[in-house]
Amino acid sequence: MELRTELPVIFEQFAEQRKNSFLHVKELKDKGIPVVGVFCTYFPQEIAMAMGACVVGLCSTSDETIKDAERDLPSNLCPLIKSSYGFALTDKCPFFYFSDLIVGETTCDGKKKMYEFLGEFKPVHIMELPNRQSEDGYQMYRNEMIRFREALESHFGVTITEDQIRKAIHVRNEERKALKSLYELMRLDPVPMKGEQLYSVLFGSTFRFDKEQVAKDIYALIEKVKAEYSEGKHLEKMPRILITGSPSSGGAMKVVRAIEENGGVVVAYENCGGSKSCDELVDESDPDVYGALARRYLNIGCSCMTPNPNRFDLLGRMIEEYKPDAVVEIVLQACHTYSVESLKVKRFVQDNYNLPYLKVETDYSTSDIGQINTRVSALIEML
Ligand code: BJ8
Repeated sequence: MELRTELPVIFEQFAEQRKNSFLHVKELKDKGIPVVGVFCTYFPQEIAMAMGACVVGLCSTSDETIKDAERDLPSNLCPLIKSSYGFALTDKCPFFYFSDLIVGETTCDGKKKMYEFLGEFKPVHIMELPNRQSEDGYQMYRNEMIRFREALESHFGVTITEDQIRKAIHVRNEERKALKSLYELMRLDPVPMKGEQLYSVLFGSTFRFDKEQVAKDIYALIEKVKAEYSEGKHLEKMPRILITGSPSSGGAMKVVRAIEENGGVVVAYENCGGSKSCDELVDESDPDVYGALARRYLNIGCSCMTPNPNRFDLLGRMIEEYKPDAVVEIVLQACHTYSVESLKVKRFVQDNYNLPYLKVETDYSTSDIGQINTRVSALIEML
C-alpha cells in the first residue's frame, strides 16, 4: 500500500532541504555568522557549533563537475572526491563559496591529498585522524580537538568555552536521538515508509541549521508516521535490504532506487548518511568534553580504521534489529578501503547470519543503471 497522506509532502520538503539551505546560508552569512564547511562524519561539529558557527556539508554527489575535477585530479579516483573538488573549483557549490573555513580529516588517501589542492583557494584546517581506536589514538584525537578549537579561535577571533561546547553536545545528542527514533521505525514489518523517503529526512536534516528545531520536527514526523501506521497506512511486506559501505547520497542513491523499484525495501543504512552518524552519543556526563568528543568520534567504524571492529559491531546489531533478508554493499569506484574491507563484510554477513550479500561498485553516472537493475532484481527474486 502506498502512503496517500501528507507524509510524502514532508519527505519531499526534507529532500529539498539542501537546495533551500543555499539561500539560508547566504542570509546567515549576511548577518555575520561564520560558516564552516566540512567533509566527514569524523568532524566534531559541536566545537564549531559552540562558537555559533553554521556547519555545512561539502561532500558533493553528482557527476556534473567531475570532468572539471579531472583536469587536476586522476580520473581513477573516488567520485565523491572528484565531485566535491570539482564543485569547489568551478564555484558551483554555494556552501563552498560561503564557507569561511574548510575542515578536513586525514581519512582516506584520496581525500587527504585533495585537501592540499583545496588549500590553494580556501583556508583549510586539517585534523589528524588516527587510524586505530587505541588509547593512544583517543589521546591523539583529543589533542586534535583542542588544536581545532584553537584554530577556530584564532581564525575567527573568538573564545570558545567548555560550557559552550557542553551545550552544543547536548543539542547534537538530542538531534541524534530524534533521527535514531525515526530510523528505528524501520524495524517494523511491513515498513511504514520507503528507504529512499527515510534517507531524504536523514540527509536533509544535515542541511538544517536550527538544530533544536530539527529534533522537534523529527519527533512530530514520527508521531504522524506512527498514527498512520496504526490506521493500516503502510507499505506491503517485501524483501528487506540493509545497505552498508561508502556513502550512498546523491548519484549513488540509484542503488537504493533500483532495490525499491524491483520489489524490495531498504530498511537500514549502516553508512555515513545513516547510523554511523547517529548510533553513538557523546557522553554528557564526562567532565572532559574533549575526551568525550574524541571517544565518540573516533569510535566511528569507517573503513579507514585498521582494524575496524566497530563497523562489524554496528552491522551485527543492525542485522539483529532490522532483520534484513539481504545485505547490499555500495562501494564507490576507487574507494579502496571499503572495497578491500568488503570481503570481510561478505564473510561476516554470510557466515554469521546466513544472509545473501551483494557488492555493487559504482559511481555517480547513470551509465550502469541497467546493470544494477539486473543484479538487484536477481537478488530480490531469489529472496
Ligand atoms: S567516516 S565513509 S564520511 S571518510 S567513498 S572519500 S572513504 S574513497 S566518504 Fe567517508 Fe568520513 Fe569514512 Fe564516512 Fe574516501 Fe571512500 Fe571516497 Fe569516502
